[in-house]
Amino acid sequence: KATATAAAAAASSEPKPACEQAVTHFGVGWKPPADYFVEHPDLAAFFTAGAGVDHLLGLDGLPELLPIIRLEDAGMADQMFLYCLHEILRRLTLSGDYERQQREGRWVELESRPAASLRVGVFGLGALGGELARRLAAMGFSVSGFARGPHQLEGVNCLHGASQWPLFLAACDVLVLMAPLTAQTRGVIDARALAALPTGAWLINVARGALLDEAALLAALERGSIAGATLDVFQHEPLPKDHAFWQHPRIRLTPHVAAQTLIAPSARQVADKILRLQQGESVSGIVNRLRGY
Ligand code: OXD
Repeated sequence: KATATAAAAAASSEPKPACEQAVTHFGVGWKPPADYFVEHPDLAAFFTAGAGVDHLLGLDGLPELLPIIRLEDAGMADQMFLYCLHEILRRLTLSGDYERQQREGRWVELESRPAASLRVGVFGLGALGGELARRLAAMGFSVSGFARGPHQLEGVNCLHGASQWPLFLAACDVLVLMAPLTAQTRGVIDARALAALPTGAWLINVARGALLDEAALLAALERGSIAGATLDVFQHEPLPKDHAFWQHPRIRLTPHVAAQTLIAPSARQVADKILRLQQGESVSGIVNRLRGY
């Protein structure tokens, strides 16, 4: 009976055979091959399996109007927060100094500091940077943030605009880079920006290697104007074997793992957005190509 009813229903609505039905194609991926968009010219949207999109925007054949939709948080904000918090706490608790003292067999008590005494600056206040800034402020750190446009985040001194950039840098005992790589941010942490940081500042880069002038960082470390850096991203990845960063005593590095894509929440987010798009609804996370993120 069930089969008969189903057959009748099918006959009455006269659906087209599956091979004639219009199929909508969506692309999902991280670093597609260079000719991916040439080979797939008929996508309705492309979902990136990460937060950054700089590597996609220059690809051949990328249709001008194809919506590129990035992952928003999907478990990355929490990982980023924990990674940065770990490095910030090392600064606050003077772990590096105590490790050095242990190696030298020296018993010296250093003065302990409250969280509020450490000024943390977050450059980039999007889904990941905004969350980091807000959570650090809630923990009692003195937090400022810098972004392209105005932001409001509880407990965070949010700055923007060229005139506030030097003021922002001058108040960063720890500077965390969380901004996307765009034409405006490429190389923005250069010799001048590093010189604007307070003496003894620490740099954390979890965004993109090309935000930072690597030679300028080495020079600033050499001069002792900044204390050190934690780097998760590099101009060339994997970091070349002979790169000076590997053995540098003032650099801590990890292989681009500060926030990894978590399959389950990412897949849920993409599936949910596909359903919304198919129902003609709007979705968030669409990249603004002019802005570059
Ligand atoms: C990202 C990354 O952009 O992992 O998500 O770098």
